[in-house]
This record gives sequence, C-alpha cells and structure tokens, in this order.
Amino acid sequence: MPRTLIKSGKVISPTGVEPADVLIDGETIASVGAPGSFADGEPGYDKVIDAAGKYVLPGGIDVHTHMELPFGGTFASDTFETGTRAAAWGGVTTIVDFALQRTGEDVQAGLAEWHRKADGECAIDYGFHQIIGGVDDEALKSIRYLTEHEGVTSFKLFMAYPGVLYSDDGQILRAMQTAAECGAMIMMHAENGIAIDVLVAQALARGETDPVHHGFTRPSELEAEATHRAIVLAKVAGNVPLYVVHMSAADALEEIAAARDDGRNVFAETCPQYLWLTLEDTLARPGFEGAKWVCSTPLRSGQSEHHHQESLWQGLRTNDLAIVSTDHCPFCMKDQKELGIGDFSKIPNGIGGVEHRMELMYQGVVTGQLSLERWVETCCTTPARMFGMYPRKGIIAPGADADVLVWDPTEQTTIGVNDKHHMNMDYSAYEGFVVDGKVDTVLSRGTVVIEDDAYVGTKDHGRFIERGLSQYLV
Ligand code: DUC
Ligand code: ZN
Ligand code: ZN
Repeated sequence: MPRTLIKSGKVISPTGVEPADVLIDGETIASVGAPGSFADGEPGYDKVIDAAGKYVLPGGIDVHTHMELPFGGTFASDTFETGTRAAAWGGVTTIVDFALQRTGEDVQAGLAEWHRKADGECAIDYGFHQIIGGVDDEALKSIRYLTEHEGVTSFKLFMAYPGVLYSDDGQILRAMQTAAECGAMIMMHAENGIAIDVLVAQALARGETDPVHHGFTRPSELEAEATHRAIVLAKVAGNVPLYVVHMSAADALEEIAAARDDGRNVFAETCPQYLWLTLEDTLARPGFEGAKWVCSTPLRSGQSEHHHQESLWQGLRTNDLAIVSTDHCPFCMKDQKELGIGDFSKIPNGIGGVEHRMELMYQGVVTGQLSLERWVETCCTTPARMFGMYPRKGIIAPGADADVLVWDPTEQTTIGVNDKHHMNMDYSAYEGFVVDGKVDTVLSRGTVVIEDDAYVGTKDHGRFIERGLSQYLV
C-alpha cells in the first residue's frame, strides 16, 4: 500500500489547530503525530508532502449539489465528471448530490438513474440524498427501503415549485411520519410556492419581466413562513429530524433558532452566495445580466431591515446554521439562462459554486466572521456527522479516509472565467473576487488529485458512499 507523509503542517479540526504530521497508508489515515514523529528519511514513503506554513484539514464535504439536474426545460450544466473535478479543484473530496423522483415516477428508478450518471465518472467520493417530488404510497415505501438498504438516508421535499416538485402539507406530513419511523432525515426547500406563484403571475401581468423580479416575488416572509410550517409539521410527525436547505433570510433563521432553543432536532444550512452576494449587486444588474444569479431561495437585499447577511454569519457562529453547502446547480447563460429572456420565471434556477466554497468561507476567517475551527466544522466535519459519514469522512484521525486538503494561507485566489474556474459554466457568479488563501494539494482516499496547480486525478476514482443515519441528533 503506498504510504504518504504530510509533514510540518498545522492540522485543523473543530476542536483546535495543532502542529502535526499525518501518515497515510493506502486509502486511510494511519497516524497523526507530533511534528517529526514519522522520520521522513525512512525508506518506504512513496510521497512526502511538505506542509510547512500550511494548514492540513479534512477534505471539504459539500452536501448539496445538483449535477445534471433536469430543471426549467434544461439540465444543470455540470456532469458528475466535470462537477466532481471542479469540486476537487476547490478542495472538496465528497459531495452528496440529489437523486430525483417526480410525481408519478418510481423512486428506486430515480435513484438507479443517479447511480448510472455517477458511476465511473467521479473524481472524488459521492453520496446521494433522494428528492421525493411526488409523495404517494409507493414513494413512502421507498423512503424506508432506501434508508434501510441503499445507504440513502435523507429525503428532500419541496414546499416550492407547485406542479413540478411541490408537496402539500398532507404529503409532507406523511413523508415525515415515515422518515420518523425509520430514522431518516427530512431536508426541506422551505418557500411558500403557492403564494410565490401568485406574486409571479401578478408581476408578469404588470410587465415586470426582468431577473430582479425573481427576487421581489420571493419575499423572505415566505421563506420564514414555510420554515415555521416545516418545523411544526416535523414536530407533529413525531419529531422527525429536519434540515432546512439553502437558508437565505434572517426571519427564516429566527424560526430555526427558536426550534433549536426548544431542544428540537432542527438544523439548517446556508450557502456562500447568501453570505457574500446581495440582490442589488447581482439580480438587479441592468438588462438580462441578473439572470446569472437567479436561484431559489433568492439572493436577498443588502438594504433590508432584516440584515440578512449579518444574521447568517451570526447563525454560523451560534450553530443555528450548522453547515455551509453550495446548492451547486450551474447553468450557462447561453441557451440556458437565456430561456428566460422576457420572462424571469423561465430562467433556470441555480448558481454554480462547488469549486469555491472552501475559498469563500476561508475569507470569512480572514474577515473575522468565523474561526479556523468553525470553517472546518461547517464545511467538513458537521456535514459528515449530519449525514451519516463520520468518522470515515470529515476528520483527520487514524482510521478515517485519507481525504485531505492542504491549504496555503499565504497565497491568494482570483475567481473568474479566465482565472480560477473549472465548472462547466460560461460565467462565474463570483467573477473578479480575490480571496485570501489557496487550495494547495488535495488527496482523495490517499490519492493526490490536485497538486502544483494541476488536476492529476482520474474520473473513475470516486466511490459511492453508503451513508448511515444522522450522527448529529440531540
Ligand atoms: N434551487 C435552485 O436554485 N436550483 C435548483 C433547485 C432549487 O431548489
Ligand atoms: Zn431547493
Ligand atoms: Zn438544491
């Protein structure tokens, strides 16, 4: 088995920053010791990585991606091949993508289709959540079957997108009851889609067709209301664990905080776009350019009385927001976002970002919003624990998979289509951002996939991770 030594770095975990050397044997971490404890002159090391002046952390885990998702008459533009390669460029060593079932479709067939798309295509390891877009008796049986037999233990429901992915309150309650019985996690897209569709129709009737109206027709109150309703339904369903995805609004976060203060198994994530971008800087750009940032939940106003971004950063510190994911759902402007010229409601919803989460969140460390430990906790360790992959993933410790990110805090990263950009998109949502820190070396299960500014992995390296139940419950 090839042996690799990562020496002289500072190892970061949620509980501290320690100078340490990391010994890797084959695909796993064999030992973590004081600097110099594994003499690097010893024959038998196949590779020695000098991490002096660098941080050594668990590879990033992005638990919210949508490779090749069919949406709005087109498909998310990253395949598992291009998307997981871009993820590796960003220091991510595991993604959890969403297999899809829509009304009338078979859940297991949807999962099989996702396996077909990903198998043999991935640069890094991957797991699946299952979208249940049509809750019926068969789908309920599948929730149990996937949890018990397929290593898919989390199920996403939508309170938005009526007629496409939407579940009504009765369907949500039934799915939650089933998940509660088998220990699965319910993930929720919390926006009141019925009310949003009324606002969208009214805006279009007034001739308000530009991308900014995507944001205006999805007010934060409708995210907060849906979040509240999901929390209530989860309680009535027997206290099923609830994880609210892509939280963008301070008023929605208040609902999460209240439930957590009550001791409930209620969790939430946010994404870098909500922390760094505002409606005014993006959706409100003249002409059709704002389409680049059409996603749901939408980017929020930086002028709101709710102070959304400030609250989200605070939520990350207090753990009311436990995880940062990306909701990576890329579409090109050409032929994809352009489907919505003249009608914002036809713009495919999504932003690509799987490559930039570690970079953008490290910038929060630099600006004093997060500690180094919390950076690792929200981007690496809690994702593993929340979704049943710990301690195989999410930690630098003996026995864990050797998924490692060596991070250089002395360098900078310039994000943009002609700079750092490996996602299959013809624009970058973060064009021109210059952030501190840089991905130096990335190992996936002991194999170097990024080094010396080059991708050196292979597309069949990544393996499917069968996940267990959440390890994060109170
Ligand atoms: N939100 C998006 O922006 N894209 C895909 C689905 C979703 O919920
Ligand atoms: Zn969603
Ligand atoms: Zn999503």
